[in-house]
Amino acid sequence: MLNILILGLGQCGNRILDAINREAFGSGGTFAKYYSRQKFPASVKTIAINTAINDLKELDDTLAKDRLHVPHLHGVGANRIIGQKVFKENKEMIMGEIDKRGSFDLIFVITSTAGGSGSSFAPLLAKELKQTYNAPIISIAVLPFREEGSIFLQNTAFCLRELVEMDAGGVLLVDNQYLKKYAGDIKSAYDSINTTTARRILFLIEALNSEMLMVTDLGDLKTVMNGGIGVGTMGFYEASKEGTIKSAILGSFKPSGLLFPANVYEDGARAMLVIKGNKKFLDLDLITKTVEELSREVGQVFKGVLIKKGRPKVLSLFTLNSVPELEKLYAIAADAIRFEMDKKEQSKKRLDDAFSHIEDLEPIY
Ligand SMILES: Nc1nc2c(ncn2[C@@H]2O[C@H](COP(=O)(O)OP(=O)(O)OP(=O)(O)O)[C@@H](O)[C@H]2O)c(=O)[nH]1
Ligand SMILES: [Mg+2]
Repeated sequence: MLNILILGLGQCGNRILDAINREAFGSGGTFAKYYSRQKFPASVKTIAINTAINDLKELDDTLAKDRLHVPHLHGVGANRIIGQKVFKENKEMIMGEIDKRGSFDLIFVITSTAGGSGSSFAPLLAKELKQTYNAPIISIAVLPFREEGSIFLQNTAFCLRELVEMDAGGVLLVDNQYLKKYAGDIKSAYDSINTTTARRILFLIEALNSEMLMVTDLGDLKTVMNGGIGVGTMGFYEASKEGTIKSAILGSFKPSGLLFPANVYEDGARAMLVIKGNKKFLDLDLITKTVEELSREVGQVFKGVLIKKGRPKVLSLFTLNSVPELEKLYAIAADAIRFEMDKKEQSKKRLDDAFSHIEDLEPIY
């Protein structure tokens, strides 16, 4: 049995973690948490960490013992410098709480890159976890809507760089901007992004912890996450009644199935495919052939086949050699930083000009 730790940091990370806990309570309805136990597909421990107590109180399906408040006002107001300071001051307490949960084979750290608390805690926490546990630490990093403002863009640029440079186990991207087209208002966009992300993480965990017909495992996952620049994403597809297993596999790379826009054929470095479903739908020869075809484009593709009820579902996870969408984001972030700097300088100059009117004067009473 694999021992897995999932940490959700800041409001966004907390909410995705809450969606993971909700899925683990199953379909028992709103009150399931009061009478049933969570069913995870492995030994899973979850902790929601936040500076804002209100964000933690808002969670529905995360047990009280799995909510960790790191006191600092009502959050750090998107300020990563303050966030880093608060983390350092509370490092021992946070690591102590994690230590109480045992030891781990795999750790997920989920955060928005854009806010203050999660985005500043995540790289520092990944560093601590890397030193303490002999386990890959996969960051699930949620990118902001691009129109959310210049501070969120700046935070994203610096947070992502730190996560990648930490080299703790790779970064999987989830892009709010890219995914919002699949939902109406912002609340339903958040809900659907959170649930989708939660289900994919649980799907991956289930595969890693199961007996498989064709086997892929934690070692393969580490190899995939080490590929390319160590940044990637996840795709998913559920086969239709008529579709072949080949179309389901290819469907998992289609833009509509991805959590972040990427052209896997051009930019894919390594991939892992997990195929789950009723045996009668799983043509192993066709699966092998399809994966071989894909391997010609993407360097290395690992595959796992899991026999379960229902029509085939395919999870694809891959790392990338280049990420054009991120390059664009960094260009926008740099513009935003320069614009802020210029504006600040100008305002300061105008204020200095105003002060200069009274330069040689003293107040008279
Ligand atoms: N997908 C998704 N994104 C969210 C959710 N809540 C907030 N975000 C995004 O997260 C970013 C803001 O980060 P938060 O997680 O709220 O910030 P925080 O880590 O709590 O930091 P502070 O509040 O500044 O202390 C924005 O880009 C939001 O769009 C959510 O439930 N789901
Ligand atoms: Mg917050």
